[in-house]
Amino acid sequence: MLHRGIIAEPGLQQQGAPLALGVIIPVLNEAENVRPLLAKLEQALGAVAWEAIFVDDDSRDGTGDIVRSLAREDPRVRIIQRVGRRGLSSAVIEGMLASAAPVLAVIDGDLQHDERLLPRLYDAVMAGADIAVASRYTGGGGVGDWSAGRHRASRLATRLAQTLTATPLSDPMSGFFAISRAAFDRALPRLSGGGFKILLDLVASSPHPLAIAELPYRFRARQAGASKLDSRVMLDYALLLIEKTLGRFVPIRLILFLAVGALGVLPNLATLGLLLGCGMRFAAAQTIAVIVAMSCNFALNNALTYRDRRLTGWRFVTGLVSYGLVCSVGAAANVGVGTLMSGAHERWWIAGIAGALVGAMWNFGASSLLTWRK
Ligand SMILES: Nc1nc2c(ncn2[C@@H]2O[C@H](COP(=O)(O)OP(=O)(O)O)[C@@H](O)[C@H]2O)c(=O)[nH]1
Ligand SMILES: [Mg+2]
Repeated sequence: MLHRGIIAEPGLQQQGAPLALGVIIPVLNEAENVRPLLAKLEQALGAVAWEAIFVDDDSRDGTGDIVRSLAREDPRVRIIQRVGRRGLSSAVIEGMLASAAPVLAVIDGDLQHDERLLPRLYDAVMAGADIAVASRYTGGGGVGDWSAGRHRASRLATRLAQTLTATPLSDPMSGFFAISRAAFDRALPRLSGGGFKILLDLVASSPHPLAIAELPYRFRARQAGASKLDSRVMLDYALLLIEKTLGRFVPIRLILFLAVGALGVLPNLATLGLLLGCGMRFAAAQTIAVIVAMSCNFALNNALTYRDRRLTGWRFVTGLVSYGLVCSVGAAANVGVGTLMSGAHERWWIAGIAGALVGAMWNFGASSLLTWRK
C-alpha cells in the first residue's frame, strides 16, 4: 500500500497523517454541485490524506458561501475566491500554489469527472509518473452524451494540439489529472496560464519530457449548472497553441500585432473601393480608408493582442488617438526607410518590405509603451 502511516481502510483517515493529495476544484456557478462533490470525494479518497481547494471566480449563485460553510465544518476544505478575475487555467494554477501537498490533482466541480479514479491517479504519480491523466480517448474511455458537433470539435482541437505541440497525450484537453509537485514546479515559470486548458499548458511548458500515465474514464453528463465553454474559450485555446509553438521563437504579442496589421488590408481596400465607387478622388478616398483600417486595427488589437490591458470607455477614445499618432510616425518611418533603400539601388520590393517592417516594429513598440501602457 502506498499510503504509509495511514490506516488503509476506506473512510478512515488517521489523525495527523501528513497531507498526501491536494485536490484543486475550479468552480464557477456550481452551487448545486459542491456538496455532492465533496461527499463523493470523501467516499472515493478514503485512506488518502487529502485536502480540497475550491477556486471560485466570484460566482453569482452562492457557490462561495456554500464552500465556506462546508469549510467551517471540515478543515480539509478551503476556498480561494478571486474577484474581478476569470480563467480556468489560472484558477487551477493558483489553487495548486495554495496547496502544500506533494501530489496535486484537478477535478471539475460539476461532477462530470469520475472521482473514483482519483486514488488511481494519485497512485500512478506515487509510483513514479510525473503526471497521470484521466483520458476520454484511450481504451475504454468516452465522452458520455456529447452532441456530434461538440464531439467533432473536441476531436479536432485534440488533433491540432497533438500535431502542433507534439504531445504524446491521447487527451491533451482533459481537465482531470494528477501531477507531482516537482513536475508542477518545473513547468511553473513557463506556464502561459491563459485559457481553459491547463493540462496542455503544463505538458508543453515542461523543460523535460514528462513521464505520463493515462487512465481511461467516461465523461459524465452534467446534472446541474451550465457549461462555460464559449467562443472566448475557443479563442483562448487558439492563442495557447500559437504561444506554445511559434511563441517559443517570437513573442505572442508581436505575432498577433503583425497578424492584425496584415488583416488591416481588408478594411482598407473595402473602404477604398466603396468610396471610389461613389466617385470620390483617390487621395481623399485612400486617406479615409487608411483611417478606417487603422481604427479597425486598434479595435482588434485592443480586443485580442492587448486583451489583458483592454481599454474601455473614455480610455478607448484617448487610446485610439494615441494609436493614430503612433501609426503616423510609423508610416513616416516606413516611407523614409523604404525611400532610403530604394535610393541605395535595392530592388523595389525589398525596399518596400524593409520599410513596412521598420514601420510595424515601431508601431508595436511605441503602442505597447504609449497606448496600452501597463
Ligand atoms: N474558477 C473558475 N472555474 C471555471 C471557470 N470556467 C469554468 N470553470 C469551472 O471549470 C469546470 C469545467 O468547466 P465546464 O464549463 O464544465 O467545462 P466543460 O465540462 O468542458 O463544458 C467547472 O467546474 C466550472 O465550474 C473560470 O473561469 N474560473
Ligand atoms: Mg463540465
